[in-house]
Amino acid sequence: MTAKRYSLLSLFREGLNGHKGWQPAWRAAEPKRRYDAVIIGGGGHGCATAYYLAKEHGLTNIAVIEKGWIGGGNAGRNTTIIRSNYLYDESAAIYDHAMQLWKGLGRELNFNIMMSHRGVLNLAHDDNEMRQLKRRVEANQLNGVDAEWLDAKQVKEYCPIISISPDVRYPVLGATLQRSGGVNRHDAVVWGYARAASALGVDFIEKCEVTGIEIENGKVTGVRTTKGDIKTGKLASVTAGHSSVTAKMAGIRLPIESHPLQALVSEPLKPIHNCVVMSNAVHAYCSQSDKGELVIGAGIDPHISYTQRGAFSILEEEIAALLELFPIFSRLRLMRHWGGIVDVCPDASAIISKTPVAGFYINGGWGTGGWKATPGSGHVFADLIANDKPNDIAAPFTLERFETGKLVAEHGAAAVAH
Ligand code: FAD
Ligand code: PYC
Repeated sequence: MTAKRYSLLSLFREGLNGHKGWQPAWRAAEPKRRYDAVIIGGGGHGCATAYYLAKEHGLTNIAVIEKGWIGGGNAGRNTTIIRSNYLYDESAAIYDHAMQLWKGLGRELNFNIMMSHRGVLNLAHDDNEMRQLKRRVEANQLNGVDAEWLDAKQVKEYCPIISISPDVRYPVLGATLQRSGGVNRHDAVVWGYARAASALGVDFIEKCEVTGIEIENGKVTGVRTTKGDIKTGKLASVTAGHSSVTAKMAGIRLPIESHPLQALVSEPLKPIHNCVVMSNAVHAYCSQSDKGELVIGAGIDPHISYTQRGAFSILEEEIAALLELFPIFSRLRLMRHWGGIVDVCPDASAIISKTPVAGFYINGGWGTGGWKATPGSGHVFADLIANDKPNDIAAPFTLERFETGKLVAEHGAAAVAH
Protein backbone atom coordinates (compact mmCIF):
# COMPACT_ATOMS: atom_id res chain seq x y z
CA MET A 1 0.00 0.00 0.00
CA THR A 2 1.42 3.41 -0.89
CA ALA A 3 1.18 6.06 1.82
CA LYS A 4 -0.75 9.22 1.00
CA ARG A 5 1.57 12.21 0.47
CA TYR A 6 0.79 15.55 2.02
CA SER A 7 1.96 18.95 0.84
CA LEU A 8 2.81 21.61 3.39
CA LEU A 9 -0.38 23.45 2.46
CA SER A 10 -2.49 20.34 2.99
CA LEU A 11 -0.96 19.92 6.45
CA PHE A 12 -2.11 23.42 7.34
CA ARG A 13 -5.54 23.03 5.76
CA GLU A 14 -6.32 19.61 7.10
CA GLY A 15 -4.78 19.73 10.55
CA LEU A 16 -3.98 16.66 12.61
CA ASN A 17 -7.26 15.33 13.91
CA GLY A 18 -6.03 13.42 16.97
CA HIS A 19 -6.23 9.64 16.87
CA LYS A 20 -8.54 9.63 13.84
CA GLY A 21 -5.61 10.48 11.58
CA TRP A 22 -5.79 12.98 8.74
CA GLN A 23 -9.24 14.27 7.87
CA PRO A 24 -10.21 16.15 4.75
CA ALA A 25 -10.67 19.90 5.32
CA TRP A 26 -14.01 20.64 3.70
CA ARG A 27 -15.77 18.86 0.88
CA ALA A 28 -15.35 20.87 -2.33
CA ALA A 29 -18.84 20.40 -3.80
CA GLU A 30 -20.60 20.97 -7.08
CA PRO A 31 -23.82 22.87 -6.43
CA LYS A 32 -27.10 21.03 -5.97
CA ARG A 33 -30.05 22.75 -7.61
CA ARG A 34 -31.93 23.41 -4.36
CA TYR A 35 -30.84 24.27 -0.79
CA ASP A 36 -32.75 25.29 2.33
CA ALA A 37 -30.32 28.19 2.73
CA VAL A 38 -27.49 29.68 0.65
CA ILE A 39 -24.71 31.83 2.07
CA ILE A 40 -22.87 34.11 -0.35
CA GLY A 41 -19.25 34.57 0.77
CA GLY A 42 -16.80 32.05 2.21
CA GLY A 43 -14.92 34.41 4.52
CA GLY A 44 -14.77 34.09 8.29
CA HIS A 45 -18.31 35.36 8.87
CA GLY A 46 -19.85 33.22 6.10
CA CYS A 47 -18.18 30.01 7.28
CA ALA A 48 -19.05 30.75 10.93
CA THR A 49 -22.67 31.42 9.94
CA ALA A 50 -22.85 28.08 8.10
CA TYR A 51 -21.33 26.24 11.06
CA TYR A 52 -23.77 27.68 13.63
CA LEU A 53 -26.76 27.20 11.29
CA ALA A 54 -25.88 23.53 11.03
CA LYS A 55 -24.79 22.98 14.62
CA GLU A 56 -27.33 25.01 16.56
CA HIS A 57 -30.32 25.17 14.22
CA GLY A 58 -30.12 21.79 12.48
CA LEU A 59 -30.06 23.38 8.99
CA THR A 60 -27.67 21.16 7.07
CA ASN A 61 -28.95 21.31 3.49
CA ILE A 62 -27.08 24.56 2.99
CA ALA A 63 -24.32 25.86 0.74
CA VAL A 64 -21.59 28.46 1.06
CA ILE A 65 -20.86 29.97 -2.35
CA GLU A 66 -17.48 31.65 -2.75
CA LYS A 67 -16.30 33.41 -5.90
CA GLY A 68 -12.62 32.80 -5.11
CA TRP A 69 -11.34 30.41 -2.49
CA ILE A 70 -12.43 29.97 1.13
CA GLY A 71 -10.65 32.60 3.23
CA GLY A 72 -9.14 34.49 0.28
CA GLY A 73 -10.88 37.81 1.05
CA ASN A 74 -10.49 39.99 4.13
CA ALA A 75 -10.42 36.87 6.29
CA GLY A 76 -7.00 36.02 4.86
CA ARG A 77 -5.75 39.62 4.71
CA ASN A 78 -6.39 41.09 8.13
CA THR A 79 -4.00 41.69 11.02
CA THR A 80 -6.07 39.43 13.34
CA ILE A 81 -6.39 41.84 16.26
CA ILE A 82 -9.03 40.65 18.72
CA ARG A 83 -10.50 42.94 21.39
CA SER A 84 -13.91 44.01 22.66
CA ASN A 85 -13.13 47.42 24.20
CA TYR A 86 -15.80 49.39 22.31
CA LEU A 87 -17.58 52.42 23.77
CA TYR A 88 -21.29 51.70 23.46
CA ASP A 89 -23.30 48.97 25.19
CA GLU A 90 -24.55 47.55 21.87
CA SER A 91 -20.98 47.07 20.57
CA ALA A 92 -19.63 45.77 23.86
CA ALA A 93 -22.39 43.13 23.79
CA ILE A 94 -21.57 41.75 20.34
CA TYR A 95 -17.79 42.04 20.51
CA ASP A 96 -17.66 40.51 23.98
CA HIS A 97 -19.98 37.71 22.82
CA ALA A 98 -17.34 37.06 20.15
CA MET A 99 -14.54 37.27 22.72
CA GLN A 100 -16.18 34.58 24.87
CA LEU A 101 -16.55 32.32 21.81
CA TRP A 102 -12.90 32.91 20.76
CA LYS A 103 -11.77 31.57 24.13
CA GLY A 104 -13.02 28.05 23.43
CA LEU A 105 -13.02 28.04 19.64
CA GLY A 106 -9.84 26.05 18.96
CA ARG A 107 -11.16 23.26 21.17
CA GLU A 108 -14.67 23.42 19.73
CA LEU A 109 -13.44 23.20 16.12
CA ASN A 110 -10.59 20.83 16.99
CA PHE A 111 -8.31 23.11 14.99
CA ASN A 112 -5.31 25.03 16.28
CA ILE A 113 -6.33 28.64 15.66
CA MET A 114 -3.23 29.88 17.52
CA MET A 115 -5.33 32.09 19.76
CA SER A 116 -3.02 34.22 21.86
CA HIS A 117 -4.55 36.49 24.51
CA ARG A 118 -1.41 38.60 24.84
CA GLY A 119 -3.12 41.95 25.50
CA VAL A 120 -3.93 44.95 23.30
CA LEU A 121 -2.68 48.46 24.07
CA ASN A 122 -4.49 51.47 22.57
CA LEU A 123 -2.11 54.42 22.98
CA ALA A 124 -2.94 58.01 23.89
CA HIS A 125 -0.70 60.82 22.63
CA ASP A 126 -2.46 63.99 23.80
CA ASP A 127 -4.83 65.18 26.52
CA ASN A 128 -7.92 64.77 24.41
CA GLU A 129 -7.06 61.16 23.54
CA MET A 130 -6.36 60.45 27.21
CA ARG A 131 -9.81 61.78 28.18
CA GLN A 132 -11.54 59.74 25.46
CA LEU A 133 -9.66 56.53 26.22
CA LYS A 134 -10.19 56.84 29.99
CA ARG A 135 -13.91 57.30 29.32
CA ARG A 136 -13.80 54.11 27.22
CA VAL A 137 -12.09 52.18 30.03
CA GLU A 138 -14.88 53.24 32.40
CA ALA A 139 -17.60 52.32 29.89
CA ASN A 140 -15.90 48.94 29.33
CA GLN A 141 -15.69 48.21 33.03
CA LEU A 142 -19.40 49.01 33.45
CA ASN A 143 -20.10 46.46 30.70
CA GLY A 144 -17.92 43.80 32.30
CA VAL A 145 -15.26 44.08 29.58
CA ASP A 146 -11.74 43.78 31.03
CA ALA A 147 -10.04 47.14 30.55
CA GLU A 148 -7.54 49.20 32.48
CA TRP A 149 -5.64 52.47 32.14
CA LEU A 150 -1.83 52.48 32.12
CA ASP A 151 0.37 55.56 32.43
CA ALA A 152 3.45 55.87 30.18
CA LYS A 153 5.76 54.09 32.62
CA GLN A 154 3.33 51.17 32.93
CA VAL A 155 3.05 51.04 29.13
CA LYS A 156 6.82 50.63 28.95
CA GLU A 157 6.70 47.89 31.58
CA TYR A 158 4.04 46.01 29.58
CA CYS A 159 5.74 46.57 26.21
CA PRO A 160 9.49 47.03 26.84
CA ILE A 161 10.46 47.80 23.22
CA ILE A 162 8.16 50.81 22.84
CA SER A 163 9.66 54.30 22.98
CA ILE A 164 8.11 56.61 25.55
CA SER A 165 10.59 59.38 24.80
CA PRO A 166 9.05 62.84 25.29
CA ASP A 167 11.13 64.15 22.34
CA VAL A 168 8.93 62.97 19.49
CA ARG A 169 5.97 64.47 17.58
CA TYR A 170 3.40 62.55 19.61
CA PRO A 171 4.85 61.12 22.83
CA VAL A 172 3.11 58.17 24.46
CA LEU A 173 1.20 59.54 27.47
CA GLY A 174 -0.67 56.40 28.45
CA ALA A 175 -2.79 53.58 27.04
CA THR A 176 -5.78 51.37 27.58
CA LEU A 177 -4.98 47.72 28.08
CA GLN A 178 -7.36 44.84 27.39
CA ARG A 179 -5.46 41.82 28.67
CA SER A 180 -7.86 39.31 27.07
CA GLY A 181 -7.28 40.92 23.65
CA GLY A 182 -4.73 39.45 21.28
CA VAL A 183 -4.22 37.80 17.91
CA ASN A 184 -4.85 34.46 16.24
CA ARG A 185 -4.23 32.73 12.92
CA HIS A 186 -6.81 33.92 10.40
CA ASP A 187 -6.77 31.13 7.84
CA ALA A 188 -6.89 28.48 10.56
CA VAL A 189 -10.09 30.04 11.90
CA VAL A 190 -11.76 29.99 8.49
CA TRP A 191 -10.56 26.47 7.67
CA GLY A 192 -11.60 25.26 11.11
CA TYR A 193 -15.13 26.60 10.68
CA ALA A 194 -15.33 25.25 7.10
CA ARG A 195 -14.13 21.80 8.12
CA ALA A 196 -16.55 21.60 11.04
CA ALA A 197 -19.48 22.84 8.94
CA SER A 198 -18.59 20.44 6.14
CA ALA A 199 -18.59 17.55 8.63
CA LEU A 200 -22.17 18.54 9.50
CA GLY A 201 -23.19 18.37 5.81
CA VAL A 202 -22.68 21.93 4.52
CA ASP A 203 -21.58 22.23 0.86
CA PHE A 204 -18.68 24.59 0.09
CA ILE A 205 -18.72 25.72 -3.53
CA GLU A 206 -15.56 27.60 -4.50
CA LYS A 207 -14.71 29.49 -7.72
CA CYS A 208 -18.42 30.21 -8.12
CA GLU A 209 -19.66 33.81 -8.24
CA VAL A 210 -23.21 34.86 -7.43
CA THR A 211 -24.26 37.11 -10.30
CA GLY A 212 -27.93 37.68 -9.59
CA ILE A 213 -30.75 37.16 -7.09
CA GLU A 214 -34.14 35.73 -8.09
CA ILE A 215 -37.12 37.37 -6.38
CA GLU A 216 -40.81 36.57 -6.83
CA ASN A 217 -43.60 38.52 -5.12
CA GLY A 218 -41.11 40.24 -2.81
CA LYS A 219 -39.54 36.95 -1.70
CA VAL A 220 -36.19 35.35 -2.52
CA THR A 221 -36.51 32.23 -4.66
CA GLY A 222 -32.91 31.62 -5.70
CA VAL A 223 -29.54 32.83 -6.97
CA ARG A 224 -27.88 32.94 -10.35
CA THR A 225 -24.25 31.81 -10.25
CA THR A 226 -21.40 31.13 -12.66
CA LYS A 227 -22.11 27.42 -12.02
CA GLY A 228 -25.82 27.67 -12.78
CA ASP A 229 -29.04 28.68 -11.02
CA ILE A 230 -29.81 27.47 -7.49
CA LYS A 231 -33.20 27.55 -5.77
CA THR A 232 -33.45 28.59 -2.14
CA GLY A 233 -35.91 30.31 0.20
CA LYS A 234 -33.22 31.76 2.47
CA LEU A 235 -30.31 33.73 1.09
CA ALA A 236 -27.62 35.41 3.20
CA SER A 237 -25.10 37.92 1.87
CA VAL A 238 -21.86 37.83 3.88
CA THR A 239 -19.64 39.50 1.32
CA ALA A 240 -17.65 42.04 3.41
CA GLY A 241 -16.15 44.69 1.04
CA HIS A 242 -18.75 43.84 -1.62
CA SER A 243 -21.92 44.02 0.52
CA SER A 244 -23.38 46.88 -1.50
CA VAL A 245 -22.71 45.04 -4.78
CA THR A 246 -24.58 41.95 -3.56
CA ALA A 247 -27.41 43.99 -2.02
CA LYS A 248 -27.88 45.83 -5.30
CA MET A 249 -28.66 42.48 -6.97
CA ALA A 250 -31.78 42.45 -4.79
CA GLY A 251 -32.55 46.11 -5.56
CA ILE A 252 -31.32 47.32 -2.15
CA ARG A 253 -29.07 50.36 -1.75
CA LEU A 254 -26.89 50.15 1.36
CA PRO A 255 -25.37 53.14 3.21
CA ILE A 256 -21.88 51.68 2.73
CA GLU A 257 -18.62 52.85 1.19
CA SER A 258 -15.92 50.34 0.20
CA HIS A 259 -12.27 51.31 0.78
CA PRO A 260 -8.90 49.58 0.54
CA LEU A 261 -7.17 48.80 3.83
CA GLN A 262 -3.51 47.79 3.68
CA ALA A 263 -1.17 45.72 5.81
CA LEU A 264 2.35 44.39 5.58
CA VAL A 265 4.77 41.98 7.22
CA SER A 266 8.47 42.20 7.98
CA GLU A 267 11.15 39.57 7.73
CA PRO A 268 10.92 37.06 10.61
CA LEU A 269 12.57 37.91 13.93
CA LYS A 270 13.17 36.06 17.17
CA PRO A 271 10.35 36.80 19.67
CA ILE A 272 10.67 40.48 20.55
CA HIS A 273 7.22 42.07 20.56
CA ASN A 274 5.09 40.57 23.30
CA CYS A 275 1.72 42.30 22.83
CA VAL A 276 -0.44 44.21 20.34
CA VAL A 277 0.04 47.98 20.06
CA MET A 278 -2.39 50.32 18.30
CA SER A 279 -2.02 54.07 17.93
CA ASN A 280 -4.75 56.21 16.44
CA ALA A 281 -2.81 59.48 16.43
CA VAL A 282 0.39 58.55 14.61
CA HIS A 283 -1.50 55.66 13.10
CA ALA A 284 0.05 52.26 13.19
CA TYR A 285 -0.79 48.92 14.72
CA CYS A 286 1.67 46.12 15.17
CA SER A 287 2.04 42.64 16.63
CA GLN A 288 4.43 39.73 16.03
CA SER A 289 3.17 36.51 14.49
CA ASP A 290 4.20 33.09 15.75
CA LYS A 291 6.38 32.81 12.61
CA GLY A 292 8.28 35.86 13.88
CA GLU A 293 7.11 38.39 11.28
CA LEU A 294 5.93 41.78 12.46
CA VAL A 295 2.34 42.22 11.30
CA ILE A 296 1.76 45.90 10.63
CA GLY A 297 -1.42 47.69 9.56
CA ALA A 298 -2.40 51.09 8.21
CA GLY A 299 -5.41 53.41 8.15
CA ILE A 300 -7.89 53.07 5.29
CA ASP A 301 -7.09 54.55 1.91
CA PRO A 302 -9.44 57.53 1.70
CA HIS A 303 -10.64 56.80 -1.84
CA ILE A 304 -13.40 54.35 -2.73
CA SER A 305 -12.15 51.30 -4.61
CA TYR A 306 -12.50 47.56 -5.17
CA THR A 307 -8.89 46.99 -6.27
CA GLN A 308 -7.52 45.10 -3.22
CA ARG A 309 -4.42 47.31 -3.35
CA GLY A 310 -3.85 50.77 -2.00
CA ALA A 311 -1.67 53.87 -2.30
CA PHE A 312 2.03 53.75 -1.49
CA SER A 313 1.79 57.09 0.37
CA ILE A 314 -0.36 55.40 3.04
CA LEU A 315 2.39 52.84 3.64
CA GLU A 316 5.07 55.55 3.88
CA GLU A 317 3.06 57.29 6.62
CA GLU A 318 2.48 53.95 8.24
CA ILE A 319 6.17 53.13 8.47
CA ALA A 320 7.03 56.63 9.75
CA ALA A 321 4.46 56.14 12.53
CA LEU A 322 5.76 52.68 13.37
CA LEU A 323 9.35 53.89 13.66
CA GLU A 324 8.34 56.74 15.93
CA LEU A 325 6.90 54.17 18.32
CA PHE A 326 9.54 51.49 17.75
CA PRO A 327 12.90 52.99 16.66
CA ILE A 328 14.32 49.49 17.28
CA PHE A 329 12.68 48.36 14.00
CA SER A 330 14.48 50.92 11.82
CA ARG A 331 16.75 48.40 10.00
CA LEU A 332 14.07 45.81 9.34
CA ARG A 333 13.24 44.61 5.86
CA LEU A 334 9.65 44.28 4.72
CA MET A 335 8.60 41.10 2.97
CA ARG A 336 5.04 41.51 1.64
CA HIS A 337 2.22 43.99 1.55
CA TRP A 338 -1.37 43.73 0.37
CA GLY A 339 -4.78 45.34 0.57
CA GLY A 340 -8.29 44.17 1.33
CA ILE A 341 -11.59 45.93 0.67
CA VAL A 342 -13.52 46.93 3.76
CA ASP A 343 -17.12 48.15 3.77
CA VAL A 344 -17.71 51.10 6.06
CA CYS A 345 -21.10 52.26 7.40
CA PRO A 346 -21.64 55.92 8.40
CA ASP A 347 -21.47 54.99 12.10
CA ALA A 348 -18.56 52.51 11.69
CA SER A 349 -20.82 49.72 12.99
CA ALA A 350 -22.01 46.59 11.22
CA ILE A 351 -25.27 45.59 9.55
CA ILE A 352 -26.87 42.30 10.66
CA SER A 353 -30.32 42.48 9.24
CA LYS A 354 -33.39 41.24 7.46
CA THR A 355 -34.11 43.26 4.33
CA PRO A 356 -37.23 44.47 2.50
CA VAL A 357 -36.94 41.26 0.41
CA ALA A 358 -38.36 38.37 2.44
CA GLY A 359 -35.81 35.59 2.97
CA PHE A 360 -32.83 37.82 2.08
CA TYR A 361 -30.46 38.68 4.96
CA ILE A 362 -27.38 40.89 5.09
CA ASN A 363 -24.30 40.68 7.27
CA GLY A 364 -21.73 43.35 6.36
CA GLY A 365 -20.40 46.81 7.05
CA TRP A 366 -17.83 45.55 9.54
CA GLY A 367 -15.38 47.97 8.06
CA THR A 368 -11.87 47.79 9.47
CA GLY A 369 -12.85 45.75 12.53
CA GLY A 370 -14.85 42.65 11.66
CA TRP A 371 -12.25 39.97 12.24
CA LYS A 372 -12.59 40.13 16.02
CA ALA A 373 -16.36 39.76 15.61
CA THR A 374 -16.23 36.61 13.45
CA PRO A 375 -17.60 33.98 15.89
CA GLY A 376 -20.12 36.35 17.49
CA SER A 377 -21.30 37.65 14.14
CA GLY A 378 -21.75 34.15 12.69
CA HIS A 379 -23.52 33.01 15.85
CA VAL A 380 -26.14 35.78 15.97
CA PHE A 381 -26.56 35.88 12.19
CA ALA A 382 -27.34 32.16 12.09
CA ASP A 383 -29.96 32.80 14.77
CA LEU A 384 -31.49 35.60 12.67
CA ILE A 385 -31.62 33.43 9.54
CA ALA A 386 -33.10 30.45 11.39
CA ASN A 387 -35.76 32.45 13.30
CA ASP A 388 -36.32 35.32 10.85
CA LYS A 389 -35.93 37.67 13.83
CA PRO A 390 -32.83 39.34 15.32
CA ASN A 391 -31.93 38.32 18.85
CA ASP A 392 -31.10 40.92 21.52
CA ILE A 393 -27.43 41.14 20.53
CA ALA A 394 -28.16 41.58 16.80
CA ALA A 395 -31.19 43.89 17.16
CA PRO A 396 -29.25 47.21 17.37
CA PHE A 397 -27.51 46.44 14.05
CA THR A 398 -30.49 46.17 11.69
CA LEU A 399 -31.01 48.44 8.69
CA GLU A 400 -33.80 50.30 10.53
CA ARG A 401 -31.20 52.35 12.42
CA PHE A 402 -30.46 54.34 9.28
CA GLU A 403 -34.13 55.43 9.25
CA THR A 404 -34.63 55.97 12.98
CA GLY A 405 -31.21 57.60 13.46
CA LYS A 406 -30.37 55.28 16.36
CA LEU A 407 -26.79 54.86 15.15
CA VAL A 408 -24.01 53.12 17.09
CA ALA A 409 -21.20 55.61 16.43
CA GLU A 410 -17.93 53.76 17.01
CA HIS A 411 -15.36 55.67 14.93
CA GLY A 412 -13.17 56.23 18.01
CA ALA A 413 -13.22 52.64 19.18
CA ALA A 414 -12.69 51.38 15.62
CA ALA A 415 -9.11 52.49 16.39
CA VAL A 416 -8.15 52.57 12.72
CA ALA A 417 -7.96 55.93 10.91
CA HIS A 418 -10.94 56.55 8.59
P1 FAD B 1 -14.20 38.20 3.65
O1 FAD B 1 -13.13 37.23 4.01
O2 FAD B 1 -13.84 39.34 2.76
O3 FAD B 1 -15.41 37.35 3.06
C1 FAD B 1 -16.30 37.79 2.06
C2 FAD B 1 -16.21 36.81 0.92
O4 FAD B 1 -17.29 37.07 0.01
C3 FAD B 1 -14.93 36.93 0.12
O5 FAD B 1 -14.21 35.72 0.20
C4 FAD B 1 -15.41 37.24 -1.29
O6 FAD B 1 -14.63 36.62 -2.30
C5 FAD B 1 -16.83 36.69 -1.28
N1 FAD B 1 -17.73 37.30 -2.27
C6 FAD B 1 -17.95 38.61 -2.51
N2 FAD B 1 -18.87 38.76 -3.50
C7 FAD B 1 -19.23 37.51 -3.89
C8 FAD B 1 -20.13 37.00 -4.88
N3 FAD B 1 -20.85 37.82 -5.68
N4 FAD B 1 -20.24 35.66 -5.03
C9 FAD B 1 -19.53 34.81 -4.23
N5 FAD B 1 -18.66 35.24 -3.28
C10 FAD B 1 -18.52 36.57 -3.11
N6 FAD B 1 -10.57 43.30 11.73
C11 FAD B 1 -10.24 43.12 13.04
O7 FAD B 1 -11.12 42.90 13.86
N7 FAD B 1 -8.95 43.11 13.46
C12 FAD B 1 -7.92 43.38 12.60
O8 FAD B 1 -6.76 43.36 13.01
C13 FAD B 1 -8.24 43.65 11.26
N8 FAD B 1 -7.26 43.97 10.39
C14 FAD B 1 -7.54 44.17 9.09
C15 FAD B 1 -6.48 44.43 8.21
C16 FAD B 1 -6.71 44.53 6.84
C17 FAD B 1 -5.55 44.83 5.92
C18 FAD B 1 -8.03 44.34 6.34
C19 FAD B 1 -8.29 44.41 4.85
C20 FAD B 1 -9.10 44.11 7.20
C21 FAD B 1 -8.87 44.04 8.59
N9 FAD B 1 -9.89 43.78 9.50
C22 FAD B 1 -9.60 43.58 10.83
C23 FAD B 1 -11.28 43.69 9.05
C24 FAD B 1 -11.74 42.24 8.84
O9 FAD B 1 -10.79 41.54 8.07
C25 FAD B 1 -13.10 42.20 8.13
O10 FAD B 1 -14.02 43.07 8.75
C26 FAD B 1 -13.70 40.79 8.18
O11 FAD B 1 -12.73 39.81 7.88
C27 FAD B 1 -14.85 40.71 7.17
O12 FAD B 1 -15.55 39.49 7.25
P2 FAD B 1 -15.20 38.18 6.39
O13 FAD B 1 -14.04 37.54 7.03
O14 FAD B 1 -16.37 37.33 6.26
O15 FAD B 1 -14.85 38.84 4.97
O1 PYC C 1 -10.43 46.75 14.88
O2 PYC C 1 -8.80 46.27 16.25
C1 PYC C 1 -9.23 46.53 15.13
C2 PYC C 1 -8.31 46.54 13.99
C3 PYC C 1 -6.99 46.39 14.06
C4 PYC C 1 -6.53 46.47 12.78
C5 PYC C 1 -7.56 46.68 11.95
N1 PYC C 1 -8.67 46.70 12.73
